[in-house]
Amino acid sequence: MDDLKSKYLTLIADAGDESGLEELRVQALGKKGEISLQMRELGKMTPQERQTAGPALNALKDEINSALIAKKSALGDAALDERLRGEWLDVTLPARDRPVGSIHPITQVTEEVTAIFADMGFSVAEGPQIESDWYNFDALNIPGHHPARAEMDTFYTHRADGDDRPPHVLRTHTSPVQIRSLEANGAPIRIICPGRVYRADYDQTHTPMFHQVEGLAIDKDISMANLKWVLEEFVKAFFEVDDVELRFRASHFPFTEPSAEVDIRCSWEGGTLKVGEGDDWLEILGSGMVHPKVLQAAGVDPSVYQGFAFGVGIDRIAMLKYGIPDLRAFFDSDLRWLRHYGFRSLDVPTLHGGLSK
Ligand code: 2NL
Repeated sequence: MDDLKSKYLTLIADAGDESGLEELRVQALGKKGEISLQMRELGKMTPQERQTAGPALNALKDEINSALIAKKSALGDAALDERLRGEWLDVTLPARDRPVGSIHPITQVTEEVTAIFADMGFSVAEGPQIESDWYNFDALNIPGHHPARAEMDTFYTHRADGDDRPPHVLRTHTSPVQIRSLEANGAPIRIICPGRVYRADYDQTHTPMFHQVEGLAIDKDISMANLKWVLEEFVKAFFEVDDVELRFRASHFPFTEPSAEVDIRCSWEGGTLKVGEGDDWLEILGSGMVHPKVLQAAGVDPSVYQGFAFGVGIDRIAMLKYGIPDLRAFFDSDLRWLRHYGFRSLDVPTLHGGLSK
Protein backbone atom coordinates (compact mmCIF):
# COMPACT_ATOMS: atom_id res chain seq x y z
CA MET A 1 0.00 0.00 0.00
CA ASP A 2 2.88 2.31 0.73
CA ASP A 3 4.25 1.58 -2.76
CA LEU A 4 0.86 2.40 -4.30
CA LYS A 5 0.67 5.58 -2.29
CA SER A 6 4.11 6.91 -3.21
CA LYS A 7 3.64 5.82 -6.85
CA TYR A 8 0.39 7.75 -7.31
CA LEU A 9 1.39 10.80 -5.30
CA THR A 10 4.51 11.12 -7.46
CA LEU A 11 2.56 10.61 -10.70
CA ILE A 12 -0.02 13.19 -9.62
CA ALA A 13 2.65 15.71 -8.64
CA ASP A 14 4.29 15.27 -12.03
CA ALA A 15 1.08 15.48 -14.11
CA GLY A 16 1.42 18.20 -16.73
CA ASP A 17 -2.20 18.88 -17.60
CA GLU A 18 -5.81 18.08 -16.68
CA SER A 19 -6.22 15.22 -19.16
CA GLY A 20 -3.12 13.47 -17.78
CA LEU A 21 -4.59 13.90 -14.33
CA GLU A 22 -7.88 12.35 -15.43
CA GLU A 23 -6.01 9.32 -16.81
CA LEU A 24 -4.33 8.90 -13.43
CA ARG A 25 -7.68 9.12 -11.66
CA VAL A 26 -9.09 6.32 -13.83
CA GLN A 27 -5.91 4.28 -13.44
CA ALA A 28 -6.09 4.47 -9.64
CA LEU A 29 -9.73 4.93 -8.66
CA GLY A 30 -11.70 3.94 -11.79
CA LYS A 31 -13.84 0.78 -11.78
CA LYS A 32 -10.88 -1.28 -12.91
CA GLY A 33 -8.32 0.95 -11.22
CA GLU A 34 -5.54 -0.34 -9.03
CA ILE A 35 -7.11 0.83 -5.76
CA SER A 36 -10.52 -0.54 -6.72
CA LEU A 37 -8.99 -3.94 -7.49
CA GLN A 38 -7.34 -3.90 -4.05
CA MET A 39 -10.74 -3.13 -2.52
CA ARG A 40 -12.11 -6.26 -4.17
CA GLU A 41 -9.31 -8.30 -2.59
CA LEU A 42 -10.75 -7.40 0.85
CA GLY A 43 -13.43 -10.07 0.38
CA LYS A 44 -10.82 -12.78 0.26
CA MET A 45 -9.20 -11.66 3.49
CA THR A 46 -9.71 -12.95 7.01
CA PRO A 47 -11.79 -10.62 9.19
CA GLN A 48 -8.65 -9.66 11.08
CA GLU A 49 -6.72 -8.78 7.95
CA ARG A 50 -9.73 -6.86 6.70
CA GLN A 51 -9.85 -4.80 9.90
CA THR A 52 -6.52 -3.19 9.19
CA ALA A 53 -6.51 -3.35 5.37
CA GLY A 54 -10.03 -1.84 4.97
CA PRO A 55 -9.50 1.48 6.72
CA ALA A 56 -5.99 1.74 5.32
CA LEU A 57 -7.29 1.29 1.75
CA ASN A 58 -10.04 3.84 2.37
CA ALA A 59 -7.50 6.29 3.73
CA LEU A 60 -5.31 5.71 0.69
CA LYS A 61 -8.28 6.29 -1.62
CA ASP A 62 -9.12 9.57 0.19
CA GLU A 63 -5.53 10.70 0.08
CA ILE A 64 -5.20 10.08 -3.66
CA ASN A 65 -8.54 11.79 -4.25
CA SER A 66 -7.43 14.87 -2.30
CA ALA A 67 -4.13 14.94 -4.17
CA LEU A 68 -6.03 14.74 -7.48
CA ILE A 69 -8.34 17.63 -6.49
CA ALA A 70 -5.49 19.80 -5.23
CA LYS A 71 -3.44 19.17 -8.35
CA LYS A 72 -6.43 19.86 -10.59
CA SER A 73 -6.97 23.23 -8.95
CA ALA A 74 -3.27 24.04 -9.17
CA LEU A 75 -3.25 23.16 -12.87
CA GLY A 76 -6.35 25.37 -13.37
CA ASP A 77 -4.67 28.32 -11.65
CA ALA A 78 -1.55 27.83 -13.76
CA ALA A 79 -3.65 27.71 -16.94
CA LEU A 80 -5.44 30.94 -15.96
CA ASP A 81 -2.14 32.63 -15.11
CA GLU A 82 -0.79 31.57 -18.49
CA ARG A 83 -3.88 32.94 -20.29
CA LEU A 84 -3.71 36.22 -18.39
CA ARG A 85 -0.05 36.57 -19.34
CA GLY A 86 -1.00 36.07 -23.01
CA GLU A 87 -3.94 38.45 -22.90
CA TRP A 88 -2.08 41.15 -20.98
CA LEU A 89 -3.31 44.65 -21.76
CA ASP A 90 -1.94 47.99 -20.54
CA VAL A 91 -5.04 50.10 -20.00
CA THR A 92 -2.87 53.13 -19.21
CA LEU A 93 -1.53 53.32 -22.78
CA PRO A 94 -2.67 56.46 -24.66
CA ALA A 95 -5.41 56.03 -27.29
CA ARG A 96 -4.05 54.75 -30.55
CA ASP A 97 -3.59 57.53 -33.08
CA ARG A 98 -5.69 55.97 -35.81
CA PRO A 99 -6.82 58.33 -38.58
CA VAL A 100 -10.52 58.29 -37.70
CA GLY A 101 -12.32 61.59 -38.09
CA SER A 102 -10.58 64.92 -38.25
CA ILE A 103 -10.79 68.36 -36.71
CA HIS A 104 -12.71 70.84 -38.87
CA PRO A 105 -10.63 73.87 -39.94
CA ILE A 106 -13.08 76.16 -38.13
CA THR A 107 -12.58 74.26 -34.89
CA GLN A 108 -8.81 74.32 -35.46
CA VAL A 109 -8.75 78.08 -36.12
CA THR A 110 -11.02 78.77 -33.13
CA GLU A 111 -8.57 76.82 -30.95
CA GLU A 112 -5.63 78.71 -32.44
CA VAL A 113 -7.24 82.12 -31.86
CA THR A 114 -8.20 81.09 -28.33
CA ALA A 115 -4.61 79.98 -27.54
CA ILE A 116 -3.22 83.30 -28.81
CA PHE A 117 -5.59 85.50 -26.82
CA ALA A 118 -5.39 83.30 -23.72
CA ASP A 119 -1.66 84.01 -23.76
CA MET A 120 -2.48 87.73 -23.61
CA GLY A 121 -4.79 87.26 -20.63
CA PHE A 122 -8.16 87.02 -22.39
CA SER A 123 -10.68 84.44 -21.27
CA VAL A 124 -13.40 82.88 -23.40
CA ALA A 125 -17.08 83.81 -22.95
CA GLU A 126 -20.05 82.13 -24.59
CA GLY A 127 -23.73 82.94 -24.81
CA PRO A 128 -27.04 82.14 -26.52
CA GLN A 129 -27.40 82.00 -30.29
CA ILE A 130 -31.02 83.13 -30.09
CA GLU A 131 -31.00 86.65 -28.67
CA SER A 132 -33.39 89.39 -27.68
CA ASP A 133 -33.17 92.41 -29.97
CA TRP A 134 -32.02 94.41 -26.95
CA TYR A 135 -28.77 92.44 -26.59
CA ASN A 136 -28.23 92.03 -30.33
CA PHE A 137 -29.05 95.62 -31.34
CA ASP A 138 -30.16 98.27 -28.82
CA ALA A 139 -27.39 97.66 -26.28
CA LEU A 140 -24.92 98.02 -29.14
CA ASN A 141 -26.21 101.45 -30.04
CA ILE A 142 -28.24 100.13 -32.97
CA PRO A 143 -31.74 101.55 -32.28
CA GLY A 144 -34.93 100.36 -34.01
CA HIS A 145 -34.79 102.72 -36.94
CA HIS A 146 -31.06 102.29 -37.54
CA PRO A 147 -30.12 101.27 -41.12
CA ALA A 148 -27.65 98.72 -39.69
CA ARG A 149 -30.61 96.60 -38.64
CA ALA A 150 -31.82 96.37 -42.22
CA GLU A 151 -28.28 95.88 -43.55
CA MET A 152 -27.66 92.94 -41.27
CA ASP A 153 -30.14 90.59 -43.00
CA THR A 154 -31.35 89.41 -39.64
CA PHE A 155 -33.24 86.12 -39.11
CA TYR A 156 -36.26 86.84 -36.92
CA THR A 157 -38.32 84.40 -34.88
CA HIS A 158 -42.11 84.74 -34.72
CA ARG A 159 -44.22 85.89 -31.81
CA ALA A 160 -47.69 84.49 -31.24
CA ASP A 161 -50.54 86.48 -32.79
CA GLY A 162 -51.33 89.50 -30.64
CA ASP A 163 -47.97 89.43 -28.86
CA ASP A 164 -46.51 92.86 -29.60
CA ARG A 165 -43.14 92.35 -28.00
CA PRO A 166 -40.23 92.54 -30.43
CA PRO A 167 -39.26 89.10 -31.78
CA HIS A 168 -36.05 87.33 -30.84
CA VAL A 169 -33.34 87.11 -33.47
CA LEU A 170 -30.56 84.72 -34.39
CA ARG A 171 -27.57 86.72 -33.21
CA THR A 172 -25.92 88.56 -36.10
CA HIS A 173 -22.61 88.91 -34.22
CA THR A 174 -21.17 87.69 -30.90
CA SER A 175 -21.26 91.21 -29.39
CA PRO A 176 -24.33 90.35 -27.27
CA VAL A 177 -22.17 87.81 -25.41
CA GLN A 178 -19.81 90.65 -24.52
CA ILE A 179 -22.69 92.84 -23.30
CA ARG A 180 -23.92 89.96 -21.14
CA SER A 181 -20.43 89.34 -19.73
CA LEU A 182 -19.90 93.04 -18.96
CA GLU A 183 -23.30 93.19 -17.30
CA ALA A 184 -22.62 90.08 -15.21
CA ASN A 185 -18.98 90.72 -14.24
CA GLY A 186 -18.47 94.46 -14.67
CA ALA A 187 -15.17 96.14 -15.53
CA PRO A 188 -12.26 95.56 -15.80
CA ILE A 189 -12.71 92.74 -18.27
CA ARG A 190 -10.68 90.99 -20.95
CA ILE A 191 -12.60 88.43 -23.01
CA ILE A 192 -12.97 86.91 -26.44
CA CYS A 193 -16.27 85.52 -27.70
CA PRO A 194 -16.02 82.94 -30.47
CA GLY A 195 -19.14 81.37 -31.93
CA ARG A 196 -21.75 80.94 -34.62
CA VAL A 197 -23.55 83.94 -36.04
CA TYR A 198 -26.37 84.19 -38.57
CA ARG A 199 -27.29 86.46 -41.46
CA ALA A 200 -29.77 85.86 -44.28
CA ASP A 201 -27.23 85.96 -47.09
CA TYR A 202 -26.05 83.21 -49.41
CA ASP A 203 -23.60 83.51 -52.30
CA GLN A 204 -19.95 82.74 -53.21
CA THR A 205 -18.62 84.52 -50.13
CA HIS A 206 -21.54 84.35 -47.68
CA THR A 207 -23.27 81.52 -45.83
CA PRO A 208 -26.34 82.10 -43.62
CA MET A 209 -24.39 80.71 -40.64
CA PHE A 210 -20.76 81.62 -40.13
CA HIS A 211 -18.29 82.13 -37.28
CA GLN A 212 -16.88 85.13 -35.55
CA VAL A 213 -14.53 85.97 -32.70
CA GLU A 214 -15.01 89.25 -30.99
CA GLY A 215 -12.65 90.64 -28.38
CA LEU A 216 -13.22 93.15 -25.61
CA ALA A 217 -10.83 94.83 -23.18
CA ILE A 218 -12.17 97.36 -20.70
CA ASP A 219 -10.19 99.06 -17.95
CA LYS A 220 -9.34 102.52 -16.60
CA ASP A 221 -6.41 103.24 -18.88
CA ILE A 222 -6.92 101.59 -22.27
CA SER A 223 -6.24 103.30 -25.57
CA MET A 224 -6.02 102.64 -29.32
CA ALA A 225 -2.31 101.93 -28.71
CA ASN A 226 -3.24 98.84 -26.67
CA LEU A 227 -5.62 97.80 -29.43
CA LYS A 228 -2.90 98.13 -32.03
CA TRP A 229 -0.40 96.06 -30.04
CA VAL A 230 -2.88 93.31 -29.28
CA LEU A 231 -3.93 93.03 -32.92
CA GLU A 232 -0.31 93.02 -34.12
CA GLU A 233 0.56 90.24 -31.70
CA PHE A 234 -2.52 88.35 -32.82
CA VAL A 235 -1.79 88.62 -36.55
CA LYS A 236 1.88 87.63 -36.12
CA ALA A 237 1.00 84.62 -33.98
CA PHE A 238 -1.93 83.52 -36.13
CA PHE A 239 -0.14 83.69 -39.48
CA GLU A 240 3.03 82.37 -37.83
CA VAL A 241 5.30 85.18 -39.11
CA ASP A 242 7.89 87.28 -37.26
CA ASP A 243 6.77 90.63 -38.65
CA VAL A 244 3.61 92.20 -40.01
CA GLU A 245 2.53 95.66 -40.99
CA LEU A 246 -0.97 96.71 -40.01
CA ARG A 247 -2.91 99.54 -41.62
CA PHE A 248 -5.72 101.14 -39.61
CA ARG A 249 -8.33 102.62 -41.94
CA ALA A 250 -10.93 104.95 -40.44
CA SER A 251 -14.35 103.31 -40.58
CA HIS A 252 -17.71 103.38 -38.90
CA PHE A 253 -19.55 100.95 -36.62
CA PRO A 254 -22.43 102.04 -34.36
CA PHE A 255 -20.80 100.34 -31.34
CA THR A 256 -17.31 101.89 -31.54
CA GLU A 257 -15.97 105.42 -31.73
CA PRO A 258 -13.50 105.91 -33.25
CA SER A 259 -13.68 102.84 -35.49
CA ALA A 260 -11.03 101.31 -37.68
CA GLU A 261 -10.84 98.52 -40.19
CA VAL A 262 -7.51 96.73 -40.12
CA ASP A 263 -5.57 95.61 -43.20
CA ILE A 264 -2.37 93.58 -43.22
CA ARG A 265 0.45 93.87 -45.75
CA CYS A 266 0.62 90.82 -47.98
CA SER A 267 1.51 89.41 -51.37
CA TRP A 268 -0.43 87.01 -53.56
CA GLU A 269 2.55 86.03 -55.70
CA GLY A 270 2.03 82.66 -57.38
CA GLY A 271 -1.52 82.58 -56.09
CA THR A 272 -0.55 81.89 -52.49
CA LEU A 273 -0.89 84.35 -49.66
CA LYS A 274 2.26 85.62 -47.94
CA VAL A 275 1.64 87.78 -44.89
CA GLY A 276 4.05 90.58 -43.98
CA GLU A 277 5.59 91.15 -47.42
CA GLY A 278 4.51 92.48 -50.84
CA ASP A 279 2.42 95.45 -51.93
CA ASP A 280 -1.13 94.26 -51.39
CA TRP A 281 -3.36 94.93 -48.40
CA LEU A 282 -5.78 92.41 -46.98
CA GLU A 283 -8.69 93.46 -44.81
CA ILE A 284 -9.00 91.07 -41.87
CA LEU A 285 -10.94 92.71 -39.08
CA GLY A 286 -12.98 95.59 -37.71
CA SER A 287 -12.26 97.34 -34.44
CA GLY A 288 -12.48 100.49 -32.38
CA MET A 289 -12.92 102.06 -28.97
CA VAL A 290 -16.16 100.92 -27.37
CA HIS A 291 -18.86 103.59 -27.70
CA PRO A 292 -19.76 105.23 -24.34
CA LYS A 293 -23.43 104.43 -24.95
CA VAL A 294 -22.55 100.73 -25.24
CA LEU A 295 -20.67 100.80 -21.93
CA GLN A 296 -23.62 102.55 -20.34
CA ALA A 297 -26.09 100.01 -21.72
CA ALA A 298 -23.97 97.26 -20.14
CA GLY A 299 -23.96 99.03 -16.77
CA VAL A 300 -20.40 100.34 -16.92
CA ASP A 301 -19.61 103.99 -16.16
CA PRO A 302 -17.99 105.46 -19.30
CA SER A 303 -16.49 108.35 -17.31
CA VAL A 304 -14.37 105.82 -15.41
CA TYR A 305 -13.85 103.00 -17.87
CA GLN A 306 -13.06 102.75 -21.54
CA GLY A 307 -11.62 100.10 -23.85
CA PHE A 308 -11.39 98.51 -27.24
CA ALA A 309 -13.33 95.87 -29.14
CA PHE A 310 -12.79 94.04 -32.38
CA GLY A 311 -14.44 91.43 -34.58
CA VAL A 312 -12.84 88.84 -36.89
CA GLY A 313 -14.49 86.39 -39.26
CA ILE A 314 -13.18 82.92 -38.35
CA ASP A 315 -14.20 81.33 -41.64
CA ARG A 316 -12.44 84.05 -43.57
CA ILE A 317 -9.13 83.85 -41.70
CA ALA A 318 -9.31 80.04 -41.89
CA MET A 319 -9.61 80.27 -45.69
CA LEU A 320 -6.70 82.71 -45.86
CA LYS A 321 -4.37 80.73 -43.60
CA TYR A 322 -5.09 77.28 -45.00
CA GLY A 323 -5.65 78.17 -48.66
CA ILE A 324 -9.27 77.05 -48.74
CA PRO A 325 -10.84 78.51 -51.89
CA ASP A 326 -14.59 78.00 -51.37
CA LEU A 327 -16.42 79.13 -48.24
CA ARG A 328 -19.49 77.01 -48.90
CA ALA A 329 -17.46 73.77 -48.82
CA PHE A 330 -16.96 74.41 -45.08
CA PHE A 331 -20.52 73.29 -44.45
CA ASP A 332 -21.01 70.54 -47.06
CA SER A 333 -19.75 67.72 -44.78
CA ASP A 334 -17.98 66.16 -47.77
CA LEU A 335 -15.70 63.47 -46.27
CA ARG A 336 -13.05 63.93 -48.97
CA TRP A 337 -12.91 67.67 -48.16
CA LEU A 338 -12.84 67.00 -44.42
CA ARG A 339 -9.98 64.50 -44.81
CA HIS A 340 -8.04 66.95 -47.00
CA TYR A 341 -8.48 70.10 -44.93
CA GLY A 342 -9.08 68.51 -41.50
CA PHE A 343 -6.55 68.42 -38.68
CA ARG A 344 -5.38 65.53 -36.51
CA SER A 345 -7.34 65.32 -33.30
CA LEU A 346 -4.27 65.00 -31.06
CA ASP A 347 -2.53 68.10 -32.45
CA VAL A 348 -4.02 70.63 -30.07
CA PRO A 349 -2.81 74.14 -30.97
CA THR A 350 -0.62 75.77 -28.32
CA LEU A 351 1.76 78.69 -28.53
CA HIS A 352 4.69 76.65 -27.14
CA GLY A 353 4.02 73.54 -29.23
CA GLY A 354 3.25 75.41 -32.45
CA LEU A 355 -0.20 76.49 -33.57
CA SER A 356 -0.56 74.45 -36.74
CA LYS A 357 2.50 72.15 -36.91
C1 2NL B 1 -16.30 93.32 -38.24
C2 2NL B 1 -16.52 94.33 -37.17
C3 2NL B 1 -16.50 94.64 -34.86
C4 2NL B 1 -16.95 95.05 -32.56
C5 2NL B 1 -17.00 94.24 -33.66
C6 2NL B 1 -17.91 95.32 -30.33
C7 2NL B 1 -18.49 94.65 -29.29
C8 2NL B 1 -18.89 95.39 -28.19
C9 2NL B 1 -18.71 96.74 -28.14
C10 2NL B 1 -18.14 97.32 -29.22
CL1 2NL B 1 -19.62 94.61 -26.88
N1 2NL B 1 -17.75 96.63 -30.28
N2 2NL B 1 -17.52 94.59 -31.38
C11 2NL B 1 -16.32 96.28 -32.66
C12 2NL B 1 -15.81 96.69 -33.88
C13 2NL B 1 -15.89 95.87 -34.99
O1 2NL B 1 -16.59 93.77 -35.90
O2 2NL B 1 -16.19 93.67 -39.37
N3 2NL B 1 -16.21 92.06 -37.89
C14 2NL B 1 -15.99 90.99 -38.81
